[in-house]
Amino acid sequence: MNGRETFPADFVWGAATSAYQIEGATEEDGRGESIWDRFASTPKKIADRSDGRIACDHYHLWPKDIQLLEWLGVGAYRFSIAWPRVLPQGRGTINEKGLAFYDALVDGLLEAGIEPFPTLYHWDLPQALEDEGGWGNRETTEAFAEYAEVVTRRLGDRVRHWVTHNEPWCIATLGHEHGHHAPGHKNVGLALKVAHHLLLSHGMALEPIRRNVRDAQVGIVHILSPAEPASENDTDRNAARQFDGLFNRWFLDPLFRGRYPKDAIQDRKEWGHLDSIELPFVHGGDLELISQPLDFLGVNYYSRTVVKAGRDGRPEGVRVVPKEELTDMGWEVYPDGLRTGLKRIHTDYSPPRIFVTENGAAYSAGPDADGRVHDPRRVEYFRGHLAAILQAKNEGVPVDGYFAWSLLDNFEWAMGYEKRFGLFWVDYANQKRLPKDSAHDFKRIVQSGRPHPPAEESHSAQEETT
Ligand code: IFM
Repeated sequence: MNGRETFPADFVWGAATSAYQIEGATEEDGRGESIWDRFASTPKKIADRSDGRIACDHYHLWPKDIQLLEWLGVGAYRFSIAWPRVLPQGRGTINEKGLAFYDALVDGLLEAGIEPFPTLYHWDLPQALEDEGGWGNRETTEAFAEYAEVVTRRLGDRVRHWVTHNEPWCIATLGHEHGHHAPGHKNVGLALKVAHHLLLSHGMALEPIRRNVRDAQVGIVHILSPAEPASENDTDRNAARQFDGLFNRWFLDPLFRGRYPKDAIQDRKEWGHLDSIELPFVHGGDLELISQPLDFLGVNYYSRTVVKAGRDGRPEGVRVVPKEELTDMGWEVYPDGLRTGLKRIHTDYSPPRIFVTENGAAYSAGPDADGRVHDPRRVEYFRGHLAAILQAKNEGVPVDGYFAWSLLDNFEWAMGYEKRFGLFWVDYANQKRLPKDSAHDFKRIVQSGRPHPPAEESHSAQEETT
């Protein structure tokens, strides 16, 4: 490798989770219903018919989970705040017990020397707001700003780094166009409106966050999937451009350039997603709010998308490696896409700092007879992607931190508990956490600052089970 082979000492190392995926206690201490509670209780929505009612019981076990972070040696923890725990109706009456939970979590993290990186919205909209039209209703943006005000007023004296939204593409597309995620709508016009309202609410939340947090560092998280043409044909190249427009530029252009991408608007009009190239949901001043300067961009990366032109002329993803090489999510392992994607973001949008806020792989490997979890493919996944990040850094991209997805096995949305992304294996029957080989390896990566850390010392799985 050219350049530096070790991450700098001030590189932020962390692990990530989200509220609905780990907390459980969905009916405790005054928490309101969220769209995911409602969606998961609807027949046939979740592959294993599970839900987030108990999940990893983090609501009760959080002190132990902080110990896991300490054991890993990370300096940061990315988690999300459950809006319906804090404002059960989405706005108005504050649930003190909900705020107290995050207060205690933040204090516990700081006592352990771990910097909190909360995300305000990781998909669990209060059902009460959905009943009024959800993210399709422009008024939800005001409710989000109110929620940001309440949370940062309480935690802003101790928490400096804030993320507004996690992956607006997933919220808009999976939840409102494909119907695979809550709230389960299948309406592309609605999805476009939702995408805009998410970005707008991000812009509206910046003012209260910055007012309540001294020296705030605020960002938003985009899920990045670089599009590569399946061949050098003009049609496939065009399909890759189209995919990039829908997936990446539809979100990054408004944030960094204050406009939606013209070519993608045109594509959507041709496909009947829009009646005209006017975007009726965009009001005067919206794009100025959306494109206010950010302190950082969070990038979640799992894989690239290789694209060909489908029969209907629309872009279509193609599998380019044998099935056995895919992760349990069916995703290709392609670390170089992270390097090129980061470089492209740096060149085209120049965010002042970038954090890789999620990266990881689902593999089902569980404990063997000796109580060890051998997950060599996840070990390689992390190493390969960290090497790609270091290369991007050496090529001038300001990547300042990395959060492994995920600290724990957890509720993988519509896939339920069958897909396991954790550094720690979770035995859902007794809530024991067990470090996988990848957790041991990640700990050594953090200690050494090297994507390929020095060889391991022997460890006893039993001693480390919590
Ligand atoms: O589990 C999710 C997470 O909630 C958002 N980003 C992708 C992860 C893996 O699918």
